[in-house]
Amino acid sequence: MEGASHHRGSGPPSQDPFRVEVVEVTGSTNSDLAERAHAGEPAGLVLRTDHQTAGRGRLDREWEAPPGTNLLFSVLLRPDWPAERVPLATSALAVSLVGVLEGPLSSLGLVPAVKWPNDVVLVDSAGSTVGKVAGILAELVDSDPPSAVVGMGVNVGWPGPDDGPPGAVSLRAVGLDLEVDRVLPLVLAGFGHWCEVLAEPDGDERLRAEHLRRSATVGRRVSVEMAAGPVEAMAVDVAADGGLVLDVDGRSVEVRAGDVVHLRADGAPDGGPDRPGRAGT
Ligand code: BT5
Repeated sequence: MEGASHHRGSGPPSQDPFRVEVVEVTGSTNSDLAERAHAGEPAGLVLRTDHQTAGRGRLDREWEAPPGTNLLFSVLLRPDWPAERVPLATSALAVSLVGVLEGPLSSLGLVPAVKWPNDVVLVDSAGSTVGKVAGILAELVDSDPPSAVVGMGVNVGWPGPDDGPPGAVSLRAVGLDLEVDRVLPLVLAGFGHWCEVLAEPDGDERLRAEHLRRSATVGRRVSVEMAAGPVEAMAVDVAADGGLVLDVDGRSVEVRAGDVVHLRADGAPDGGPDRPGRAGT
């Protein structure tokens, strides 16, 4: 990716590979950066907004956040990593946010963790999912040269305890008051680091180790939507390409995309409706 190649080619390793632009309102920061990529924008542009009128999740789902409440941003990359590593930008951004939130949340008895493939969730001391605090949308852009846009929404101030989509939680709702402007540079510092790591020969394995350490999914029983319908399995590993490795009745199966539901010991969804608090996604 550009951050890393930029370091190798034209700047010292400590140079900030990112330049942040802020707009008050837009449709979707991911869509904006895809357009900018087509128009020849160099890599490293970060677009943050106070409000998206058409914020997107995967598969054209909606990403919600009232104006001025949450951190919403996207990063334009032109990866020069091996092609199979490009999807790892999602893990890299997820572990970066986890690294930022870990310290402040520990005094509240909560742990941030990566829910495969693209969420950051908060987990309580009993190991139950409190809710989804952030989501990541990584998209390849068919520009010349090819680029990738990685966007993240972090629930800093919204939702409160009684609103928002099912399974969502905000930092403020669990008692952590952070400012959007303070969170972004910290996340970008971590992300820049992981982008440099991904340019190294063993970068995918190093990120895998960090993802595993931060995973809310590995070690859990999960339900995964497969072509043939939902399958229950143990999540046993994260592969170096970012896929989730499942033990399906003794067979090792890797899934590279999709949604997983974490299951409790009784087979119910973790954070489901019968659990006090909000339902997990
Ligand atoms: C995601 O998709 O989680 C990716 C979200 C990426 C959002 C960022 S914001 C900046 C950039 N610009 C964009 O347009 N997008 C990116 P997915 O795993 O498909 O989850 C989407 C689902 O999460 C929705 O269908 C809702 O159920 C739920 N959801 C919506 N808003 C939420 C929120 N604020 N917090 C938690 N869950 C939410």
